[in-house]
Amino acid sequence: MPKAPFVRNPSSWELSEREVTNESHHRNRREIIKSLGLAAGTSLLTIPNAKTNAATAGFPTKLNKKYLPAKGIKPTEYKYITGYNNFYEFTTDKYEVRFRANLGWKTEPWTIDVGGHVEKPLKLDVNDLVKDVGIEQRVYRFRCVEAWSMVIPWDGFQLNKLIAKAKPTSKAKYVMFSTFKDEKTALGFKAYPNYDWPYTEGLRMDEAMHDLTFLATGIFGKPIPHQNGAPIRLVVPWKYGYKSIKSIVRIDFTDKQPKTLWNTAGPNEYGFYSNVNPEVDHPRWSQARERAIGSGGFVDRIPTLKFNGYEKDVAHLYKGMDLRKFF
Ligand SMILES: Nc1nc2c(c(=O)[nH]1)N[C@H]1C(S)=C(S)[C@@H](COP(=O)(O)O)O[C@H]1N2
Ligand SMILES: [Mo]
Repeated sequence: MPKAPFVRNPSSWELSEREVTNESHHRNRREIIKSLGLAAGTSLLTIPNAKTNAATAGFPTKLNKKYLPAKGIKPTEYKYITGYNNFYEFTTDKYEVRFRANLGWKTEPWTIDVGGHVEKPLKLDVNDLVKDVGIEQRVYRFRCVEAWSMVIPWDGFQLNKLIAKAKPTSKAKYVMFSTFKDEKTALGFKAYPNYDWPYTEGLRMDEAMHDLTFLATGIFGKPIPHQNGAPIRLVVPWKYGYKSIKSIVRIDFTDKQPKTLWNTAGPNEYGFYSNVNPEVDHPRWSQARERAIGSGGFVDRIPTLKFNGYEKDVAHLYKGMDLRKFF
């Protein structure tokens, strides 16, 4: 198999969980509490509506029980969800991201430009959007192509609510998403010039309209941290994690399948569809199992599920497609 020129380093999975639970996480947590103006020891699960900004506008939210993962599957601890991240705009080091993404990067105010095949292009302020559509909590399984996984309680809203506002025309067959590209804020653009920045991703229209497809503005009932894609990011739970693009600044409705950063970087390794599939290995490693990052440093190798456990909900979208060919 040809080696893709720019690939993430799978050896990072082998790092011990002890490194995840180091002192810096606790400092980070204290800093978060401080920055929210809360007393130390205050519960982080719900925060008062002190400020109205993109992050706090809809909190606290209510859990939508319709979309819970199977019984017995517990959310990953907050410190792992927010301390082990892929956000290549900042760095490819999963432990460094939370620091680099918090060195003065401003995510407020934040607008999303919506264009392409729509009745009328829109400029949406994330504060207004959240207030308008309302947010709820969804606990989703999350599976990275690198064979680690988490269970994440996201706060946000269905993407189809935004699509309804955008009023795409009949020419719209796909949705393309783009992340910011600001070389002053993030070092990754210059550090990794071979990637086709800005980070872009895409979905077919029916995938984008699916009720599971989510725009997240929070985690565990509080504002989504910078390192997880503040102030708004996509979450597509039946696809590999790289489809869930962070910190979205543009959404375009297109008639052709949009190019995506990972598919451009390694077309033999990262497909457009990228549905989680234990039967189709990555050219360089197996996708049959995954390291489930749980709580208390618990990391277990568990079998990977077809469509990441959402087969009943989404398999019909791919009827008649050869899922080995359209990986
Ligand atoms: N803009 C942007 N979005 C991104 C990425 C990225 O590097 N840049 N990494 C992707 C990958 S590979 C994964 S696994 C998830 C990680 O999300 P998390 O850090 O919140 O767990 O974000 C995805 N979205
Ligand atoms: Mo990933």
